Order: sequence, then C-alpha cells, then structure tokens
Amino acid sequence: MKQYLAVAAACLMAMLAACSGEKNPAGGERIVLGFSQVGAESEWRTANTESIKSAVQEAGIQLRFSDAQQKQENQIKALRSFIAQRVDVIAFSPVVESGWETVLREAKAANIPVILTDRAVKVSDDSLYVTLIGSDFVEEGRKAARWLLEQSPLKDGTEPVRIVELQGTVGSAPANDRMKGFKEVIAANPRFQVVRSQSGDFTRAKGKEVMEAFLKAEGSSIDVLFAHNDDMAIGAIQAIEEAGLKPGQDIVIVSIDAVRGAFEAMMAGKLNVTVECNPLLGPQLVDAIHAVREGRPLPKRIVVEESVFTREQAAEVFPTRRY
Ligand code: GZL
Repeated sequence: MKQYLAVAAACLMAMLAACSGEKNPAGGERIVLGFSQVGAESEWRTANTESIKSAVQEAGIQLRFSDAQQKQENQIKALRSFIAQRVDVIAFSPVVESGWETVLREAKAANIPVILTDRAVKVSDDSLYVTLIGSDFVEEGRKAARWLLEQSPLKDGTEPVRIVELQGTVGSAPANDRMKGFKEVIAANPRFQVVRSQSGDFTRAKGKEVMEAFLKAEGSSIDVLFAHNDDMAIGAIQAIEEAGLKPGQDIVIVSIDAVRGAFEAMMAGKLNVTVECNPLLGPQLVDAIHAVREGRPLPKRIVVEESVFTREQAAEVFPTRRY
C-alpha cells in the first residue's frame, strides 16, 4: 500500500510540475511566480517594477505579472487567478494594509507560499506570508522630521513652524507609518505643528491638486511641506510656483523616495531634502523565492538599507543614482 501511495504522490508532483511551466535554462523545472503590483502611480513604482521584472527574468523564473491600478479588488482577483493557475510562488505589494486574510488563507490552503514586497499587511496569523521585503517606513518618517528639526533653515528661532502634509494612499503601510514616524519626532519640539494633512495618493496630479487647496486655505502662512513621496512633492512644487511662491525657499519641502525627479528638483533649488526609499527589491525577491523553494528558513522581515539626500549633495550624488 505504502509503495502505491509513494508512486501516486510522485505522479501527482510530476503532473503539477508539468502544468506549472517549462524547464528552466539549468534543466530543472522552471519556477512560476505570480506577481501582483500596486500600479504605476509613481517613479518609485516604475523603478520597483523594472527591478523585479529584470531580476526574475535573469533568474530564469517564469513571471505572471498583474498591474492592479491601485485597486485592492484587482489585487485579490490576481491572487485568486494565480492560485487557480497553481503557480509555484505568489509575491505582491499590497496597496493597503487590511482586507487580505481570506485570500491569503486560500493561498495557504493551496500550499502556495506568499512573499510580500515593499508594503506590509495586517493579518491575525503571520504564517499567511513567508516574509516581507521592504523599507522601514516609520524610520523614513522619523528621518524626515529629524532633518527638519536638526538641519533645516527653520531649526532655530521662536516662531511657530506651520507644516502641511501630503499623505500617501489612504490605508497604505507607507502612508500610515511615515505619518507615525514624522509625528513621533516633531512632538519633541512644539514649535513644529502639522496644520493640514490630506492624501495625494502618491501621484503628481493629486499632490498638485491638494497643495492648491492648502495654499488657498493657508496662503503664505505655510512654512513647510512634508510629502510622503517625491511625486506628490513635484506636483506640489508646480502649485507653489503657480501661487507666486518659491518652493524650497518660501516653503521648505521635505520628501521621501529619492527618485530621479527629486534630484532634479533639488538641483533646481526647489526641494530641500529627500529620504531614500529603495525600490530595487528584485534581487532580494529572487533570493527569497529560491530559499522558499529549497526549504531554507527566511526572517519574517528583510529590511533594505537607506540614506537621506539634501539639496547641497544632489549634484554630486545624482550621477550615481540607479533609479
Ligand atoms: C514605498 C512605496 C510607495 C512610494 C511611492 O515603499 O510603497 O509607493 O513611496 C509609491 O512613491 O507610490
């Protein structure tokens, strides 16, 4: 009986392997990865997608890619489709933190490991995913506030410093955590107060639109803009200039991501500082996929190292930037 079961199991594995894709260049069974990406909302996201696609291709992994256009329902549909296709591994960058428990349980029931890239999920059972590869967004928010309190032109003086905040996508881990880290550090100096805070959804267009509303409401009393990403900061810069004010001077601007557009704005004197958020997660995702397939243990959290770049450094650093 035992022999019969062993043969049956081997046949089943061979069938599953056969339907999961062709041979890889090395001659083994080609790994099939289902990847659900948030969208294409920012320079950061474009660089993140390029890093993942090129690393996966270089590793000979077959990629099934889905762009959710920043909609959670599209990501859930994509994950269900990957489960139905019986891919070997699922990876995704969750557009928001909550609402994943059911579909992640379906993936677990189908014995398909799930790797999170970039953003976290809130679930009751963290065995529903293997690991999260991404930045510490709370620390990014802290770094932005520390620059403001310790290095910005406003660090000295007695006058109140009025801050407006462009939040990322509502409910997303980077928006929640960057806000948390920023607030935690500015609480040390009561001169610094966030007077308005609203989501610009991580896009240039929405960032400009919300900054226009801030300027209409607050006029020239705004001292600082804290933007959760460079794309919203770049949109806001346009609004500030159209209001006849000088971005980076009349309004100090601190942002996050450190994408190419931010360096160009800093070199033009229109952005004061950007906190790096590294999107080049492709190689680490491939390493995690191989570890999962080979049964090697992985830490629950793989954090990427990051810096802070000021306007004064921009010209020197820009040629070395990879995204
Ligand atoms: C951060 C990432 C954020 C970026 C934005 O890891 O999730 O989403 O900061 C992007 O530019 O849209």
